[in-house]
Amino acid sequence: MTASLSGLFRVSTDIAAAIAVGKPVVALETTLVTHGLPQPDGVRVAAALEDAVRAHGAVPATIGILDGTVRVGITRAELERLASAPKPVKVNLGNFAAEVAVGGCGSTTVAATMFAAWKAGIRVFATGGIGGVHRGVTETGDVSADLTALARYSVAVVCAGAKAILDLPRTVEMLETLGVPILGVGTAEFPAFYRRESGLRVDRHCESIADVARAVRTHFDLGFTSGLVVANPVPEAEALAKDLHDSALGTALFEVADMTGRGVTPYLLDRMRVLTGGASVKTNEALLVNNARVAADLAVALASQA
Ligand code: PSU
Ligand code: MN
Repeated sequence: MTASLSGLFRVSTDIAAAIAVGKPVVALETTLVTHGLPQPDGVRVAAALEDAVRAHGAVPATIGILDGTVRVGITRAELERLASAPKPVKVNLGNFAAEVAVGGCGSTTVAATMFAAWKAGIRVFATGGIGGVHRGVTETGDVSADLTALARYSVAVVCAGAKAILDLPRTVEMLETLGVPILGVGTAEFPAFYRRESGLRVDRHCESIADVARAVRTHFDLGFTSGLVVANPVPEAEALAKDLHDSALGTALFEVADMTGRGVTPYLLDRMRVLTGGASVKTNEALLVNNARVAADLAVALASQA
């Protein structure tokens, strides 16, 4: 059922066939499934994202690592296996090869998914919110490898901005330093994940998906090797209410003050869930599905320009 890229990669046949003839394909990640959402919501949302991509005319490619093989396209049963592991491994760029080498299983972050998508020839990827510069960076030095991957791999990442748990001004500044364009989908403002507004600017306010597609196409045609951030704000009706958002975030950030490492982001997202009485999970799901739709529309627009 799968075609091989090399011994280490397996691309599902439907995805490989679509890539080969230039049909629209959208990559999806698995860390949000295993670490960003509680179960069984994670697995259910992953299926909803694949459905949203298909409904908008593109082929979904959910990416993860199974038994030491990088899988571009995993089945529902395999996804359930990943999510039900007692302690699923969160794979970014640093632990990627070692996890594959030992024949392990792991869910891929934005950084690791960008790498795998780029290797497979997929140019559009949908997630919830990218990682970035953490608050307290001057003490912890914690900067997500998602930014490193955005600087390295030529993939357009559709997201609702960067997670609000981060230092958003420093994250936007770092994207500028790295030369990663930020394209706003119908907005001039960099979105803040659970909410639409951050007070920060994007590089380009795009009025339509066709506008976004032209900018993405031109970025690649000019020979830039970096990725792009396609910043798509959560629909207003689904955003977290400001008071609830600000008070929950304040408490969660206070609790995490001494933490560092890969566990920080999942911990903060889970505390937001508890402190908002589950509302943050509803918002997270809504923005994810919204991003999957826009990513599919973008992949379709790019394929029709080719
Ligand atoms: N988007 C979501 N939920 C998530 C993530 C993104 O809606 O959980 C994940 C992505 O996989 C991203 C990771 O790469 O959070 C960031 O983790 P860190 O800050 O440790 O790099
Ligand atoms: Mn980190």
